[in-house]
Amino acid sequence: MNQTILILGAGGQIGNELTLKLRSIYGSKNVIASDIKSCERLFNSEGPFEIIDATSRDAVLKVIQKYQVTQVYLLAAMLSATGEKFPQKAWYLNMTSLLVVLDLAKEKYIKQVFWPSSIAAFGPTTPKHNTPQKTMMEPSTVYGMSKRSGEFWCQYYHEKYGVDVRSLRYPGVISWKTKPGGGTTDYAVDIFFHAIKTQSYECFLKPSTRLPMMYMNDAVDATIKIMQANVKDIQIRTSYNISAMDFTPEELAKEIRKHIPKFTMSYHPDFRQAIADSWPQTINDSYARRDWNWNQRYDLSLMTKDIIKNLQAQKNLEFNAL
Ligand code: AKB
Repeated sequence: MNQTILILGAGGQIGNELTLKLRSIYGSKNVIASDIKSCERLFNSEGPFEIIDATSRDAVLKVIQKYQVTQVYLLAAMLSATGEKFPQKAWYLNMTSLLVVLDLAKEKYIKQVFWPSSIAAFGPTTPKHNTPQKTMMEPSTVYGMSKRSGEFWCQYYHEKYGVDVRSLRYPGVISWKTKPGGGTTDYAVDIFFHAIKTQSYECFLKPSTRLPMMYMNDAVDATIKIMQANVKDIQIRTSYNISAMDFTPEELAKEIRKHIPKFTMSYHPDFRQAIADSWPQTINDSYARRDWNWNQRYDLSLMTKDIIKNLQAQKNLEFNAL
């Protein structure tokens, strides 16, 4: 399958690892990394990099034409917590970039689009446990509103113009290579860095706040899998529920303590608690499993072991370099 891929927002948490994985599959020169600011060093200067404002149709089109891009992964976005501080900016960035890319697909400049939705598209009136694919969705954050509206735009462009746009409702994604920024689930990433460095962490959510989560390796695999799936298997054109694990801050701390026994956790909930409380706790992803064979590889214990092993190796490297 010959593809030339453009990643918008490649410098972000998911964009970074997705770019590296796509380059290993399609070849570095066929995957163009882009971001609003220079972050070429993240990719060891392998493969093309372009500075692009994803809200500018001209800037996106110029690069699509320069490289004859066939697929766009749109990962530029403002997340839930930052979105509440800058509601208008979040709406503008999240919606304008999506409509720019959908229009370019409608006009046949590109063949396929990936756009991430999120568990933030759900809201306080959604059933919290085993949240179904199709259910009540009344998000209470601007980020969630942009995701829910974006899902409808994706479905609309597919039904009206035949645009092949595919989407996943990501849970909190946990990584150790690149940190997220401005999300409500970010504690589950920060905690690992603090556990390695200072063996303590102050959490901004209450100990019992259960949220759906996924290890980055699985999130990247799911993203590529849905994009590679046969078009006839993609039955949902809003966005698919996907799930891998769910846990509370207290449970994550306990798991970390199996590897770092001295690790301590304190709690100081802030405005992000209300956001977390409005989201589901566990997700039913049976449509993704049925339609394109989604299956996760990591649970809480495997993920924790893998992250701590990698961060410890990184720390030893830094230490030896001194
Ligand atoms: C956030 O916390 O805002 C994101 C998300 C769940 O979409 N990680």
